[in-house]
Amino acid sequence: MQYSAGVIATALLGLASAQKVHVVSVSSQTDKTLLAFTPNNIKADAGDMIQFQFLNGNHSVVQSNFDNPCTPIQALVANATGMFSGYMDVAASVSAGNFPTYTVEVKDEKPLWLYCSQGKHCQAGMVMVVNENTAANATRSLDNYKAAAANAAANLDPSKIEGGDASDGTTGGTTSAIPTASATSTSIPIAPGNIVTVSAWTGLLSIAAALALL
Ligand SMILES: *[C@@H]1O[C@H](CO)[C@@H](O)[C@H](O)[C@H]1NC(C)=O
Ligand SMILES: *[C@@H]1O[C@H](CO)[C@@H](O)[C@H](O)[C@H]1NC(C)=O
Ligand SMILES: *[C@@H]1O[C@H](CO)[C@@H](O)[C@H](O)[C@H]1NC(C)=O
Ligand SMILES: [Cu+2]
Repeated sequence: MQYSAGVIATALLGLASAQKVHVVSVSSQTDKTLLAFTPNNIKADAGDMIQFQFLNGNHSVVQSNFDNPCTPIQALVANATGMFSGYMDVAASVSAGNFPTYTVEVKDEKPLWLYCSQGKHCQAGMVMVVNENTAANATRSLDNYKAAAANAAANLDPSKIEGGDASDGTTGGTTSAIPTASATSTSIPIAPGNIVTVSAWTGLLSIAAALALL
């Protein structure tokens, strides 16, 4: 679309301090059977944002710890408030021209262990890590987390939607949607693994919208 560059320029105007946004795809636009976060192993600095883009199906993002995959950290750590996106049913949003997204700010560089609480998706390997640190402890790898998840007896979710503001890594979870030009347009989400730089939450929404129009 010819006005995309203008939209991006507008989105970039007036940006003060840069903030990185790591984009993670949940499932896939072309394969609704894909039970995966892509990429599933990312490095993020404190202050970076992670935006989960729900592209198909009905999935969630939930925070656990390494030792207890498929269990919300709320159930493990007293008074903890962990990440939980809620269930994002993509079909309903797509018919309205949107992809649901869930964006969190990384608070520090400690590992964040995440899974999908739908059905047995966690056991099926729908898990990921932010800031894996096998140098600190070689056991705590994504491969080992995934292997433990496969053997988890249950896949649990927190009972209510919350953004994390506990001591375990994230803050400011929120739910939003990427507007697209129209319900019939071919919208292209920001490619997974891409890192875009924006200044603030409003800038994030603007640039996400701009890139969706490219
Ligand atoms: C999405 O999944 C959740 C959890 O299984 C379920 O409660 C909800 O009804 C599902 N949403 C739709 C629209 O099917
Ligand atoms: C958890 O919250 C309760 C009630 O606010 C408080 O009494 C308790 O000390 C807290 N526990 C921890 C470990 O912070
Ligand atoms: C490394 O991680 C494993 C799994 O969480 C844990 O059992 C072990 O105690 C840790 N080792 C050290 C030295 O902390
Ligand atoms: Cu899932």
